[in-house]
Amino acid sequence: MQTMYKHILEAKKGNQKLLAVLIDPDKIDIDHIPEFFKKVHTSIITHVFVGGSTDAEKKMGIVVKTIKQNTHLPVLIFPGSHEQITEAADGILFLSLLSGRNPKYLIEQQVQSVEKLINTSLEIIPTGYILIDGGVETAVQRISETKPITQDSIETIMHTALAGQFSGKRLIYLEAGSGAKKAVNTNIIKEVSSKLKIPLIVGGGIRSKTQLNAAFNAGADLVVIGTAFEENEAFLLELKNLEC
Ligand code: 1GP
Repeated sequence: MQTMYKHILEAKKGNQKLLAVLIDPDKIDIDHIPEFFKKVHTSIITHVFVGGSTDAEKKMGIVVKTIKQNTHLPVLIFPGSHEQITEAADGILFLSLLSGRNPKYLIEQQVQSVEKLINTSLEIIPTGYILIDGGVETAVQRISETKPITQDSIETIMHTALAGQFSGKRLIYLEAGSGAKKAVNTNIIKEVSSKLKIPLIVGGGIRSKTQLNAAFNAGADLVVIGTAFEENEAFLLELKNLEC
């Protein structure tokens, strides 16, 4: 049963905005997870994404397990590679890097995931992932050996998102990259969300409530924030509502 996806669709229909905290297993201290989630629970966060371009210390399984022990929020894997897949989560964003032309991230990683996913209870959500230039070279760019689409190529971004929808993706994720200097421009979000029928995720470089509101008002259905919470947990405490 597609429960998490159904909830995202219903939220979109009801214009209820969703916010995910992104946890990078390479960066979080496992002992700090309980305290971190106390703050998460005071905020408007609705989802937990876990993943990163690398999982150098192979901590994904234990990080997800510990998060699950400390929250009732839905936990989705946002994997940089098939090696990060763990049954401890509730679901997986099954990503294809549609902005790139590297077969490894369009289909090879996906094929390698099947052995783990064939008998899984994880909810699998096909997601078209579109990397957009965030003003710095990001880990996704380095690892995937693909170039992001420039922010002024709005038509290319919109066509890429719609090609994803036409191919059967259930979500489109516009990604400026973790720690981006420039978040995805609101003109891009407006253009893509006005044409797209499926829910739109936006992430990368969002560090303030003003930017968060701007992304939502432009048409993002779900926003992802990682770095801003890693660097300043007090930001979580500011997010008790969406008023600026
Ligand atoms: C990265 O979109 C996410 O994959 C979040 O980016 O870390 O810049 O918030 P930040």
